Amino acid sequence: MKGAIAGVLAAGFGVAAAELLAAVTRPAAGPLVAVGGAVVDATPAAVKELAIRELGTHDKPALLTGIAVVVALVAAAAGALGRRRRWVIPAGAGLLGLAGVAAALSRPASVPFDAVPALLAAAVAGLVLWSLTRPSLTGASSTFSSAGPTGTPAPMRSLERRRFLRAAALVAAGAVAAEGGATLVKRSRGDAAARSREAIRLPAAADPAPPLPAGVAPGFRTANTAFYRVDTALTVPRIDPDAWSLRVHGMVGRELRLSLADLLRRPLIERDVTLNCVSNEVGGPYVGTARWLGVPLAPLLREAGVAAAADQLVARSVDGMTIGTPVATALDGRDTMLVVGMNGEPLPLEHGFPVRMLTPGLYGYAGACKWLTELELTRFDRFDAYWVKRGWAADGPVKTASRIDRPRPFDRLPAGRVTVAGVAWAQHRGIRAVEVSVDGGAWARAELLPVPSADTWVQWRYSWTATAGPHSISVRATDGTGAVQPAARATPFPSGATGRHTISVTVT
Ligand SMILES: Nc1nc2c(c(=O)[nH]1)N[C@H]1C(S)=C(S)[C@@H](COP(=O)(O)O)O[C@H]1N2
Ligand SMILES: [Mo]
Repeated sequence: MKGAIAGVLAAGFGVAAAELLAAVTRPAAGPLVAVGGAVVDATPAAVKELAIRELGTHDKPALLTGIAVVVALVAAAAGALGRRRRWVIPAGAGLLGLAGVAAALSRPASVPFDAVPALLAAAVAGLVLWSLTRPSLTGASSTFSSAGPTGTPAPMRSLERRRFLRAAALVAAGAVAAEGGATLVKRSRGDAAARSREAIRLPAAADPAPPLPAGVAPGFRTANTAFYRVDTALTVPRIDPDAWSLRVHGMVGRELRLSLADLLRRPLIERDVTLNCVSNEVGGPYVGTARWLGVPLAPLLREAGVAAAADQLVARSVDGMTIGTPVATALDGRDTMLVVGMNGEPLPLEHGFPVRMLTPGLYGYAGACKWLTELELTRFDRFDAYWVKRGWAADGPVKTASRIDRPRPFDRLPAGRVTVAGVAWAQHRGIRAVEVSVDGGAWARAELLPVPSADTWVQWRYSWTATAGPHSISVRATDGTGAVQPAARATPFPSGATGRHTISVTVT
């Protein structure tokens, strides 16, 4: 038992020391986050989907807790065995250290230094465990142990016990202090990023968004705090906007490097655009509309001079995410932009501060890289972006979809007039019609509320005369090309869900 406790304490101290070192030097190299990132990248897409769906934004704390539990179990075993078989201690520490180093160096944006915190963790944990399991503390001296615990005289056992408890308490206090220090450093870094974000004064758009047409219902725009968030980042990247730059390179005539100030000096456009995630299930929540302020991408790429043979624009984030967008789509005249503002504020940290991409009409994984730092012009036959490597479609046009928001599934409603309402989207193609069917009956046209452009969702409503009994309500949309939303159910993988949103209600 003493050995297992010593193992857990030693590992805790080692990891905390490494977390402190990483917090001060390179936050991305913190062993827990590095291992977590490696696990996320190695996780099959289907499991990742499941985790996002079942755990929502709790998927990340759950993952980190899981990793901590595994480390604690290995450390406990090394401690328990290491009292007698001393070689187990360096072996166990080495094993965890190697795993940490491998994880840290596997991160797409890693540098060689990232191995150091994991090495420190292993060295500290190994040494501390070695010393906590000394025979003079645990009584596992090889000379006497064959006599069993009762072989050691009682006064000596209580002396060992006191020494062990004192040493263990010291290690625990050290771990808490190091972890507390790491947390403080991280918090002050986060505060610094948040402060520099708040200090940014965004210029007014040279080409502002048209005012929302009269008749748009509340909820057309999604508040930043309510906007869905999907990313693989275990900790939100905290970027110093003064040190940030964007490099445009690859198959271009002239490489560009732009600071945030360079970007903000260019004429900005502002647009209402709906963004959604390819992993959204039919009727799901991963869709939102915001007023985005940004630098139009097309003129910038014209300055760089895109080679005719380049068909893929790869956006790379500071955390190594890569998102590939067809050049032909990005430059076909739509409002593809490098976003700096969201709903009248600088881009929130969670949504890609200081700069993200946005391509109206493409799912986020194919056109909306957050924490952007590089744009590389290349070819689809030369490079697969992060999700494409994992089997998702290489292009990512959004599929026509519609959702019932009111009433809620399984609501109980009084008979009479009921307003059925929701949203429908087919960004860049627009929505021509939305129809509702009750109990599988004839499709009836819903009323469409006005929209500022084809790049946003459309709010719709339908007045239903509800009669007593159980009912099902379905919705379908027709996009701007006249194509009706497919009825066939498809999973989000590999190119977006299809099928109709249907809810059940009871009218009393
Ligand atoms: N750096 C980075 N950018 C990213 C992602 C990511 O994991 N990392 N996820 C993409 C996906 S899958 C989507 S749907 C959108 C979500 O943007 P939001 O979190 O601002 O809603 O960001 C995209 N950009
Ligand atoms: Mo997504």
